[in-house]
Amino acid sequence: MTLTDLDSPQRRTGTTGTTGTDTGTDTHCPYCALQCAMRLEPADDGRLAVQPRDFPTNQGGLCQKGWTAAELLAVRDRITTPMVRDAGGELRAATWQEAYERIVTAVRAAQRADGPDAVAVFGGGGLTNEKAYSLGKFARVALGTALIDYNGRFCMSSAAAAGNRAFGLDRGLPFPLADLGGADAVLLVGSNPAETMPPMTRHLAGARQRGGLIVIDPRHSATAALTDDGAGLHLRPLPGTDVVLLLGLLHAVIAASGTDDDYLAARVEGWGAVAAAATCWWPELTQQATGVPADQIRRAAELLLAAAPHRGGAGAYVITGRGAEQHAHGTDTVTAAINLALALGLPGRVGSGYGCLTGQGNGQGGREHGQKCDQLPGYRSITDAQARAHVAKVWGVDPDAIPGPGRPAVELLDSLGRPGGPRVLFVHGANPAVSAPDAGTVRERLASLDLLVVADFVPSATARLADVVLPVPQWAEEDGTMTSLEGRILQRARATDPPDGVRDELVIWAQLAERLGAPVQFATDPIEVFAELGRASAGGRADYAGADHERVAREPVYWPCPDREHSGTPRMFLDRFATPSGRALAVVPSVVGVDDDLREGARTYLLTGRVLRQYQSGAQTARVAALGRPGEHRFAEVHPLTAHRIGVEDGTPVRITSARGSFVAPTRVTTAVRPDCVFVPFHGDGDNQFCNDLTNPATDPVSGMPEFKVCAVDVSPAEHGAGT
Ligand SMILES: Nc1nc2c(c(=O)[nH]1)N[C@H]1C(S)=C(S)[C@@H](COP(=O)(O)OP(=O)(O)OC[C@H]3O[C@@H](n4cnc5c(=O)[nH]c(N)nc54)[C@H](O)[C@@H]3O)O[C@H]1N2
Ligand SMILES: Nc1nc2c(c(=O)[nH]1)N[C@H]1C(S)=C(S)[C@@H](COP(=O)(O)OP(=O)(O)OC[C@H]3O[C@@H](n4cnc5c(=O)[nH]c(N)nc54)[C@H](O)[C@@H]3O)O[C@H]1N2
Ligand code: SF4
Ligand SMILES: [Mo]
Repeated sequence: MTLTDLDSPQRRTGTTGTTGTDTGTDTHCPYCALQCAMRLEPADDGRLAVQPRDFPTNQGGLCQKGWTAAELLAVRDRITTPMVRDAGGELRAATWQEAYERIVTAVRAAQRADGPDAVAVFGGGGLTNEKAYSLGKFARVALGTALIDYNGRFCMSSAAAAGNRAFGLDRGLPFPLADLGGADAVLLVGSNPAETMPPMTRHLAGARQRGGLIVIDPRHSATAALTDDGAGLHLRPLPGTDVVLLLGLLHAVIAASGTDDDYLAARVEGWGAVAAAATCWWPELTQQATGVPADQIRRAAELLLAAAPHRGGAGAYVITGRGAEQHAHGTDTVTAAINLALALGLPGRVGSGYGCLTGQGNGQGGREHGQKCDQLPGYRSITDAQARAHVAKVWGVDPDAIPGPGRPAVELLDSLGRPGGPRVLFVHGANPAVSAPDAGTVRERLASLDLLVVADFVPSATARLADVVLPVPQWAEEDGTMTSLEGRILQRARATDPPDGVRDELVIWAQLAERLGAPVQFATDPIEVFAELGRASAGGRADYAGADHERVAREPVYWPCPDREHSGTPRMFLDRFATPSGRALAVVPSVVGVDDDLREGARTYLLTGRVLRQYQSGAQTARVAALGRPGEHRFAEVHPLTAHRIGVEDGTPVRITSARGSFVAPTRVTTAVRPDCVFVPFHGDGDNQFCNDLTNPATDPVSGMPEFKVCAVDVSPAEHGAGT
C-alpha cells in the first residue's frame, strides 16, 4: 500500500510467527503495567477467549479485567469509520480523505497565523513503544511543535523525578518483581495492588508470612487488609502527611542506630543533611502531625531494620504508588521514601531495593521514547546538544529543526484555546475529559479549540468532543512491544485482524506527515519502527538497541540492552548508580501540606483512586458487561461518624463539593475511610462520571504531576443545598 492510497483497507501485517499459531497467540493484557501474560485462543463463537499464561510477574494469574479483556474486541459501539463534525455540530461518518483534509487545513491555518506551537499533541502511556516513539517524532518532525505531553504526567512522574534525582535514572522497578518474594519486609507507600494489580500480591506472600508487610494508606484498602492478623502493619496517616511519616520512620531508624553506615559512606552523597532533617521528627511529634501512633512508627522501623541486609535480614523493599505521588509535593514524598531505603542500604543490592509501581500498560516504555515534553527517545534530554544531534541523525533532520522543551500536561491542557495557546490538539491514547484534574475546565478548553482530533477505538468522552475522530485498531489487532513495570520489554502480538475501516496509528502519522510536507518519511511496520527506536535510543539511558521483536518474544530482555550480545539488565545499580559520581544523591525533602487544605465550608478531604473492576477513565472497562452494571462503580465511601453527622445512610446520595465543582454519588458507609475523609473512584461510568471536576490542578514544582489524591470538600446529603 502506498501512503497516498488513502481509502484502502487497513494494512495487514499478520502475526509475527514467533507466537501466533492457528490455535492461539501468546500476548499480554491490554490494561495495567503488570502486563500479565495470556494466550488468546479462538472460541466456538468465532471470537477470541483469554487463557492465563504462566509468567514470572503474574505466575499464571489474571484479574477480572484481564479475564474479560477479549470482550473489548467486540464492543457494540466500536468506531470503525472516521468521523467529522458537520456544520450542524454533529459528528458524522466521513472518508479518511475528508478527515485528513480537515486536519491538514486546520493545522496549516493555525500554524500560519500563530507559528508551529499553535498545534499540540497529547499522548498516552498505553501506546506501544513503537507508537510512543512515532508520536514523539510526528510532533517534532511533522508538526514541528514543541508542545507534546501525555497522560503519564498524571501517573508516576513524581517517582520518575525523584528517581532521576537520586539515582540518575528512572526505571519503575530496577529489579524483577519476583525478587520481592524473598524479602522479610515490604513497605508500600500509597499503593493498593490488591485492587490495582491483584496477581502482584503473590509476591507479597513471603513478607506477609514473616509479618513484614507495611502499608501506608489513609484508607483500610484491600491491600491494607493484607496486613491484618499479624501479617504486618497498616499505618494510616492524615492524607498528604506521608513525607512527615517517612521522616519519622527515618528518625526511628537513626535513633535505633540502625543506618547502614558502610553503605552510606560508600554509595551515598548528601547523607549528613538528610539525617539532620530527620532529627526533629521523633515519633511523638510525627504522631501529632500525621495521626499515626508513635508505637506503630517504632514498630514499623523495627520490622524494616530486622529485614535489612546489614542486620542479617533476608532483604527489604520500599515501594511507592500513586497515593504517595499524586500530590503537589509528591516528589518530596518519594524522595523521603528513597532516603529511608538508602538509610537501610537497600537500593542497588540483590534482594532489596526501592521502586515505584508503574501504572499504565506501557507506563514505563511510554515515558522513555519522547512523549514527555522535555525528552527525546532513549530517555534523552531535549535540551542536551549531543542528544539532539544523535536523534536528529536517526531522524534524518537538522538538529536545529527539533523544537525545544514544551509544557507539562496540566499546563498544556490549561493553555488550549487561550490567547497564545494551541488551537489544534491531537489526542492519541488518553481520555483527559474524564481523567485530568479540574476536568470541567479541561472540557471547556477542549471545546474552545479550532480543531480537536482524537484517535480511539471507542467513543470516549474526549472523542465525543472531537471535531475529527480517527478509528484505530486495538491491542490484539496490532503488533508491538510494551515495557512492563520491571523494565522488561514484552511482545504484544497481533492475534486477530482489525475491523475494516480502522487504520493503524503508525500509518496515520506517516500519511499525515506526507500531507503536511514533512521532510522525512515515517516507517509504518512496527518491526522497522522498533529498529529505528533502537538506533535512536542507543547510548541513551533507556537503551533498547540490543532488542528486537523476535528476541523479546523468545527471552527476557530488560533495558538497558545496548547490543545483541548484551544479556540486558534485570537488576540495576549493583555496582554504581547512574549519577555522574556513581553514588546515590540523598536530598532533603521539603515538608509542605495539602495545597487545597481543609477550611470552613470544606471540612473533609476527598481522596480518589481505583477499584478492581474498572480501568482508568472507564472508556474501555465500562463497556465490558462482565465488569459490572452501569453505576456500580460510582460511590462515595463515608465513615459512619461522618454519615451520622451529615445525616446520610448507606445508599443515600451525597453531594461532594470542592472549590472547582460538585459531584453526586450514593454513600457507602464504611470504616475503611477516616472520619475526616471521603473516597471516590475516579473511573468514568460510561464516560459520564466526572469526579475529576472536583480535583485540584495544583502541580508538583519538579514533576508537573497534579494533586489528584486530596483536596478539601464539603459533603452533604444530595437533596439539600450546602452541607456541614
Ligand atoms: N483496577 C485497576 N487497576 C489499575 C488501574 C485502574 O484504573 N484500575 N490503573 C493502573 C494505573 S495507570 C495506575 S497509575 C495504578 C495505580 O495503582 P495504585 O497506586 O495502587 O492506585 P490508587 O487507587 O490510585 O492509589 C493507591 C492508594 O493511595 C491511597 N491514598 C490516597 N491519598 C493518599 C495519601 O495522601 N497518602 C497515602 N499514603 N495514600 C493515599 C488511596 O487510598 C489508594 O488506596 O493502577 C494500575 N492498575
Ligand atoms: N482523580 C484522579 N484522577 C486520575 C488518577 C487518580 O488516581 N485520581 N489517576 C491518573 C492516572 S495515574 C492516569 S494513568 C490517568 C489515565 O487517564 P486516561 O488518559 O483517561 O486513561 P484511559 O482511560 O486509559 O484512556 C485511554 C484512552 O485511549 C484509548 N486507547 C487505548 N489504547 C489506544 C491506542 O493504542 N491508541 C489510541 N489512539 N487510543 C487508545 C482508550 O480507549 C481510552 O479512551 O488518569 C489520571 N487521573
Ligand atoms: S493485573 Fe493488570 S495486567 Fe494483570 S490481568 Fe489485571 S489489568 Fe491485566
Ligand atoms: Mo497511572
